[in-house]
Amino acid sequence: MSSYNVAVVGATGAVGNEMIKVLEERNFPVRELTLLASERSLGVEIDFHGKPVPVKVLNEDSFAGMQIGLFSAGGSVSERYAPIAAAAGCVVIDNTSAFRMAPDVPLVVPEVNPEAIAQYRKQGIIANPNCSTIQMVVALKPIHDVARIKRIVVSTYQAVSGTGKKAIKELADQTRALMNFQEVQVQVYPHQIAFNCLPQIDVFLDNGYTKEEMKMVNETKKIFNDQSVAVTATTVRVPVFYGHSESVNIETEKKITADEVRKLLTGAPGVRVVDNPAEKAYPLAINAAGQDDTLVGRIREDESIPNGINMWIVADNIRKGAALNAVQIAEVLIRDYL
Ligand code: NAP
Ligand code: 3JN
Repeated sequence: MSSYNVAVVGATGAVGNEMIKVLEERNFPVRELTLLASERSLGVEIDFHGKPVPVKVLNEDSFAGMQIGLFSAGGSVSERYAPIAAAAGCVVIDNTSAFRMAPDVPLVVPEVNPEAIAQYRKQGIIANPNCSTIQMVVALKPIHDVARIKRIVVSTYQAVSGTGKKAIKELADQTRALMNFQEVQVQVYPHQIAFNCLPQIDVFLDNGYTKEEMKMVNETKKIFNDQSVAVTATTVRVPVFYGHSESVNIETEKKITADEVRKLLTGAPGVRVVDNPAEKAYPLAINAAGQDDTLVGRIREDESIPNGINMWIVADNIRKGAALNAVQIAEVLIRDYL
């Protein structure tokens, strides 16, 4: 079997760290692993298959001899370095929003639209969707295929790990401070996150929605390759460390019952149905954390309309929402294209 030189850009971050873990766990055929971050990480080493790998400072020459680049160091880093990497023959799998809506860049969730990967040759870049979009489309695609989804109304309950290492620390620090009757420091979020819910993720846009909400709207249409699906989203940050939860309401063209949805999703790729109200069994963020599957439960008919379904969708935002999805894309890439 061939093996590949892989670069992880943003290796010291929450997503980058998980990428290294997922590459190792899935035994991805890595010939040489290059870990890249900013000057702040000079001197840091991260273990890969039991051996310490030094983190190097990202620069324009970082991609010589690389075949695959997994990027998660923010949009501006991707905007600058992804084209440089692609020009050096390194296929970029980008976790930022920098190229997601670019017409020549495929936006891929392997369980949903693996065929789109073929388009990577145009720019040498494949975009990984936003975490909230990924888990939603994994659960909805099987339903869309049989009943055609006309409209999606989603509200999210997003973990702080989606904002990176500093936000994980902020929730822990604020919780500790409040439990000890001390003042909280607010640095990462616009308001206290401990014991609170913030109906703002990313910046506000002119239409009154946040950027995170519009990512869900636009990315879902692109991944489904169906501009006719109506999507509206409210995205909320909650004091949870790992695992995004979503309340999702869909309206379908064809009637589908809750039982039919349960059957359809049982065995669907990347989905695990956890739906037994009698046993109080439903998806929980603390159970999704560290798991690969997207958990779906509370499946029931929306009795306010003829063809509606409600459900609760939960996944590990750093794993399926970012690192795992990117490595799964890389697996399809090496299997079918490289
Ligand atoms: P994080 O924990 O704050 O880590 C940021 C990483 O980027 C660190 O490795 C950091 O290196 C590196 N970095 C920052 N500026 C850099 C620069 N100028 N040059 C080189 N490296 C630089 O953040 P995270 O949660 O891992 O997220 C990183 C990015 O991934 C986000 O900005 C976002 O675009 C994307 N993301 C996507 C999803 C998704 O939905 N698919 C989810 C989360 C994040 P140092 O440690 O040296 O500072
Ligand atoms: O907040 C979350 O739960 C997910 C955050 C994702 C994120 C954070 C900072 C910048 C993104 C993203 O992937 O959409 C970006 C970005 O690249 O725009």
